Amino acid sequence: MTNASRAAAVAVLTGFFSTVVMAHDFNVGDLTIDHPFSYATPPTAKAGAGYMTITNNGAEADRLIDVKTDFSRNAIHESNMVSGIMKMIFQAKGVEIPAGGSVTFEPGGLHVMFMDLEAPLKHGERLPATLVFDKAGDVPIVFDVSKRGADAGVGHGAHIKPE
Ligand SMILES: [Cu+2]
Repeated sequence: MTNASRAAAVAVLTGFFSTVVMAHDFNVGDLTIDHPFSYATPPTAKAGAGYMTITNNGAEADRLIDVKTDFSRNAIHESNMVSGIMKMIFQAKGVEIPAGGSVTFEPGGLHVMFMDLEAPLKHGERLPATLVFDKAGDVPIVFDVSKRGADAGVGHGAHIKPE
């Protein structure tokens, strides 16, 4: 391989990786926040939800206590099936991220509830947010808005009265 073609190959690879790795994970201190995402909402919806995985590689537990956004009022909820009905339980004390452990926010479980949306969430939008941790403090992240998938049924269609 000539130097020129080697340089070209490296350039192509670098381009490839910078696209793929553009990444959707966020690090601060011992915390990693992987793939924050949300689903597009119907035009009249006033609520949406945010999901992600938070990993704590440190020796001490931390706690997610708040999530701030410009486009909504927020709360941390956990969905739970109670007598066949999906209910949302407000997590008043936030969510502990154990030392050396991880917590996944996912449809049907823990989620960040986006309430009083100013506008529907659209596929392809990137929503800036700040996670507030007890110890790590403010961590800026971005939720990517995906298309609603086959699991739409466990989203927020039946969401009643968030606290
Ligand atoms: Cu909720």
